[in-house]
Amino acid sequence: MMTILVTGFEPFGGEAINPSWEAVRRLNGDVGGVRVERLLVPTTYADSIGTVTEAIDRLHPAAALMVGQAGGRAELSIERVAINRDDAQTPDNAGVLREDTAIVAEGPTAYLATLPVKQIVAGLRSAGFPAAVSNTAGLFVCNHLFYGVMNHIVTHDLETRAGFVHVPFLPEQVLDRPGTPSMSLAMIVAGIDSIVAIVTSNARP
Ligand code: PCA
Repeated sequence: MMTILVTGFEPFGGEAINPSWEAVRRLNGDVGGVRVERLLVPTTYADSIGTVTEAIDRLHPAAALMVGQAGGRAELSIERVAINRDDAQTPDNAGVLREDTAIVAEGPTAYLATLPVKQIVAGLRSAGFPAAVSNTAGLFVCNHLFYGVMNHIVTHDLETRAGFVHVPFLPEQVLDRPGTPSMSLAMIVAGIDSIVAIVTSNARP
């Protein structure tokens, strides 16, 4: 049976919930010969990468799909690239601020996702989900995790393909933020299920 690892983040920045984990924990499990392993990731620079790379080394998934919240975005954002830099004004959940810091000293400037980004966006749109390619995952913990996981896969020569999707706020998170886009939890869950289906139908057995 093919395994896909899907990760979501803990709430951060004063929010009570994080739509990424709310959606990931509700995914359809183990359908059609695919085992979906869900993992909650701390929103910290120190522990996010190790949490996911430990799971990759233990589960040997065909694919790792990391999911995070991108408040203010309107669509499911399929990230194309992870950049070797931390630089954010928001502290992580350990209170750590990072400014213009390399994630991996001497690491390459960037890694491209190894999931089929354009195909995922096309598949989502044809299934009725607002989706777009994004060319930046920001420079906070999401990009940090994405870069660290890609670096682990490349430096250990693993077969796992990996990518990142940012999801919008849930409607209840924008009640006091007029004009800010949101997406229902049901749509985010179904969208991620759809990405899992696209990715696993393409992955090597
Ligand atoms: N979003 C943040 C970190 C955790 C999350 O869900 C980000 O975009 O970096």
